[in-house]
Amino acid sequence: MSSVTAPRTATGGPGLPQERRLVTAVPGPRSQELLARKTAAVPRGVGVAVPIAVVAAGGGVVVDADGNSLIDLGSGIAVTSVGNADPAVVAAVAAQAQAFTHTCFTIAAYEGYVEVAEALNRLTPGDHEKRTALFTSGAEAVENAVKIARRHTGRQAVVVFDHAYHGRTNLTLALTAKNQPYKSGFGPFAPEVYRVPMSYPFHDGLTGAEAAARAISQIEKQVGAEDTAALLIEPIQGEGGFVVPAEGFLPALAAWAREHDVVFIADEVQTGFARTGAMFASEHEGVVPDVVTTAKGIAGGLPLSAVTGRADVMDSPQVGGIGGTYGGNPVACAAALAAIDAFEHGGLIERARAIETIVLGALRTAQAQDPRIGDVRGRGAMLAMELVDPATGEPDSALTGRVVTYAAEHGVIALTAGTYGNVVRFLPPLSIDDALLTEGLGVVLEGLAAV
Ligand code: PLZ
Repeated sequence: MSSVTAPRTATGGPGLPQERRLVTAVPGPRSQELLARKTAAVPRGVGVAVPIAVVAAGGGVVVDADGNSLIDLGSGIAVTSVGNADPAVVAAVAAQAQAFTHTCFTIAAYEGYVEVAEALNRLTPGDHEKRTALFTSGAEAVENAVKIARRHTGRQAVVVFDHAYHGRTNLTLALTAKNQPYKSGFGPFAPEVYRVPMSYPFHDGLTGAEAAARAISQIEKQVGAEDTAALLIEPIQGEGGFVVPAEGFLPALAAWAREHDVVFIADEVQTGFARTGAMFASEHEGVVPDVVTTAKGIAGGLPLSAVTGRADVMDSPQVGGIGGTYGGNPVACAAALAAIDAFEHGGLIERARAIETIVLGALRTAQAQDPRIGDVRGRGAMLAMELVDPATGEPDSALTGRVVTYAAEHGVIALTAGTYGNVVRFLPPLSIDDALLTEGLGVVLEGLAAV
């Protein structure tokens, strides 16, 4: 049996040299060795997008077992917003792990859970009375938000949108739009889920009001307001392609939901915690959701998720109706408290806005010279370019794949997204420095020019 000979771990965090450094081809021999073991030990369904074996990460870089240092424009899908192995998170994790690692909150309570709940009740949009329940994954948060909305309204239907992504569990697969690779062969899916058109300005050319009227008409005709428990939407769609709805779309839907006592759930799993240049993306249009789901960035890389909402909605389920063995794990809560402190007091919202200026500027300059860049969009440090065939305007997923492969081979982690697989997305950690960010973007754009 072979093994990776490089150290399994190294000291990461912001102290790592902040540089792009390639000492072998990517993947190098040690990464290849691990990926070969992975192929033999892990089912192929668990894919790996960037073929490296990671040993350390921090600031704006990820270091592999061959000693390559890659610029991170993905943050492990919008998770390490405070930076990977952030020192405050690491210290909080170590201290909590030494005190106790688990009780199961529904068996014996502890302060960290309550503190995270208090922080989310304070930080999520709206100053009404709120409650927060903690879980482990984003999908679990979304599942529980739906359970709570159904219990509260006594209704069953859940309305979701084209291009939506809400997770991979059975209910959340029903809520997720895209068949390949997420849903194919995994049915039957949960019933009482209805999909309506999203506002997607680059594709539909509609104003927010027009797109909302289209969605609302479909809900009223096909689902019925009086049968609808919840309207569930990502304020900026993530996996679906970083789709920013036209202005006015979200407020119109929220107003309609309020009028009909439908629970408006904002899935902020990807957009939350400073990512979009606001603490939560709903804030950009002054939307106050009844319920907000969060995960990813919340705990600096530890698994934690939350459902935060109006006290009357959240208190609807019976005692014991909401729970889970690991939900609100004390180590994850300690990490979250350190991360939330950084989001609130570490200038990270401002940092996300500065990243927006740099990235949008570079992408728009490139777009002016390259008709394959059909659209450039996003907010804060959640930005994207949509690639098309200039002759037909059709999505070009093959080109998109070649661009991110080029980027990885040249030391930059960039991710794709989109229903049509033709979106390159930029989700850098907010701890990346300007020089590295600019260099990383330059490599991606160089890749676009080269392929
Ligand atoms: N809601 C808006 O973005 C997770 C999925 C990656 P979990 N997105 C990344 C993949 O290929 O599995 C996500 C999201 C939104 C819910 C989820 C689900 O969060 O923590 O992956 O369950």
